[in-house]
Order: sequence, then structure tokens, then C-alpha cells
Amino acid sequence: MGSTEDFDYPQIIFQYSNGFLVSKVMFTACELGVFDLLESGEPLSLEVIAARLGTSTTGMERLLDACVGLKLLAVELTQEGALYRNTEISNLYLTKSSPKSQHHLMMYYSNTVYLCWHYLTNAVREGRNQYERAFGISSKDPFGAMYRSEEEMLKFLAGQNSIWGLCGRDVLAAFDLSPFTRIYDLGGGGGALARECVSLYPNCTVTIYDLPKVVKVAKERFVPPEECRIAFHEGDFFKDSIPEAELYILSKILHDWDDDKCGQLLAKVHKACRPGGGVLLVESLLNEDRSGPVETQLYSMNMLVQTEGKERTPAEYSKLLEAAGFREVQVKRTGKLYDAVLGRK
Ligand code: ASE
Repeated sequence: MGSTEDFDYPQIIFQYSNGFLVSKVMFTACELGVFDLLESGEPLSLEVIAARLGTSTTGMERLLDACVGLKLLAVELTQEGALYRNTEISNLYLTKSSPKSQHHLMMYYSNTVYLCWHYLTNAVREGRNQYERAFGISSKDPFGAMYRSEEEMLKFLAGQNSIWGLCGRDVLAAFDLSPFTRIYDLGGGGGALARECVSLYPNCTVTIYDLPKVVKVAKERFVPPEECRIAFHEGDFFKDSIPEAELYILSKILHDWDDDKCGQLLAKVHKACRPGGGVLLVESLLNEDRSGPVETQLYSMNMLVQTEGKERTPAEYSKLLEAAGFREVQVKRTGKLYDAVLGRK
């Protein structure tokens, strides 16, 4: 990096300060349905797009141009004027109907996560989540707050599900899980990871263990009934019993809780686990020296504003697992957002 760029003109500072403007442009284009409208491939004019989406032309022109700058749209000048179309990346990831769609995650970030981040300063001062300030609801029970309405719960579950379309295979293939046939996905939510698991390992059955209201919407909205290798178990894994299984998947669960709660949960899982079985943690891992990856550092801040947890290093997860009685802890980084840690009983 040249020193001129670093110090005479602080490009990176402006880039960072514009970060939230960039996010909001992408979220807004998703929310208004710009990428869905352009999905067919036929390029459309500003006037047609604004009319079809029921927006002003003044606002839509600004939004479309900014999306072109961000490479989420492409523009071409023709005799009839400017025509806009999706780029390959927006077609794949930002349209609702694509199998790899991240649309629901974008909506969750835009309408929930964004509001909590408004109070990041308070979160750092106080060391706790900001549900009270952001939504006027008690933050004592983070999932009571996150699932405060069926709509909020659906947005969260759909958002989480979309991530497994991108990272699910990698985290499940990080270790050979074929010896484990009876698997419980604790806090399995919308079930997308369970579906990846039964598709990758033909001899396993996966039981999604989650709160009754989560199981209800998972059955109604996310897991088709013909998926006969997926079962459900309604319960609260902190309060209710955990049935015996060979493998427990805890995917993005420990990052929601402090060390004390993680210890309680892992001890309970260890007790329930068949000898020779194990536990698979799916989490975004910090480097041992906490120097990165920056995505994980940012997610850890998100856990501060939204939950009681944090992102951890492999050594921190190993320590939690070993304290609960698990051994032979192995860590596999996938190179994507989520990594895998396996412990054995
Ligand atoms: C949780 C996960 C999330 C609790 C709150 C959360 C996310 C946002 N808010 O367990 C998802 C994190 N982001 C990605 C890309 O996975």
C-alpha cells in the first residue's frame, strides 16, 4: 500500500464510513423487489421499473444508479434511453427464487439487525444486547425477544436457512459423519442444515430439536412432509431433557450464549450422548490471536447487540467441550463463513 493513499487521502476511512450506506442500498433494492423484477433477463427502463414496483421515479433512479455503481445492476444506453438488468451475482443471490437466495437474510439484516446496531455505542458501554432500546422489549430472554412475533421468528428462521444453501455442505463434509446414524440438530430452526445433512449422509436420520413454536413453523413452512428422514422434537434444551443420540449438531447455538450457559448445555449434551458418539459445533471461528477474520469479528459485535453470546476461537470452543467431558476435539476451517469443530465422547 502506498503511503500517499494511506495518509494524504484516507480512502479506507471513507470506504468504511460509507459501509452502512452500501448495505442499505442493497437491502432497499431487495425489499422493493428490483432484483426479482429483473430476474427474467429482459432489461427494463427506469419508468417501467418504478411503475411496476409502485415507487417514485426520482427515488428509483437514484437507487438503480447506486446499484450499478455497486455492480448489483448493469446499465446499457439504448435509443430508448437507459435500460437496467441484474448482474450475475444479484441474479444468483438477491432474487427471492434462486436456490442460493440470501434475500431473507438481507431482509432480517435490514429490518432487525440494523435497528439493534443503531445502539452499538450503548451495547459496548453496557456489555449487553439492545432489545429494550431498539424494540421496547425486555432483553432478559434473548430468544423471547428475537421471536417476539411469529413474523419476526419467520424472518429470522428464513434468514438463517438461506445461509445453509451456501455453507451447509462444507460444514457437514468437514468431517466424515457417516458413522453417526441417529443425529439431533439442537436449535435446528428452519431445518435447512438438517436437510443438507440427510442429503449428504444417506444412512442418517436427523431430529430437529427446537422450541414448540419454532417446530410448528418449521413443519408448516420449511420442511416438506415427504422428507421422512427428518423428525421433530419440541423442547427447550436448557430446561427440558435431551434424548439419546450418536451425534448432536449445535449450529450457531453456542455463539448465542455466555460461557456459563454453554457449559451447562454441553454438559447436558455429553450426558445424553451415546458412548462413542460426538458433538459437532458449527460456528464462525476467530483466529487464535483474535486478529480476524473481520467478518467473524463483526458477527461477534452482532452477538453483543442481539444475544448473550460472542464468537470464539478454536481454543475457546475446545476448552468448553473438554470441560463438559468431550475429548479428541478436532477443528476444520472451511474457508467460508462457518467452520466445524468435532468433539467425541
Ligand atoms: C444468531 C445468528 C444471527 C443470533 C442472532 C443473529 C445472525 C444475525 N443475527 O444465532 C446471523 C449472522 N449472520 C450470518 C451471515 O450468519
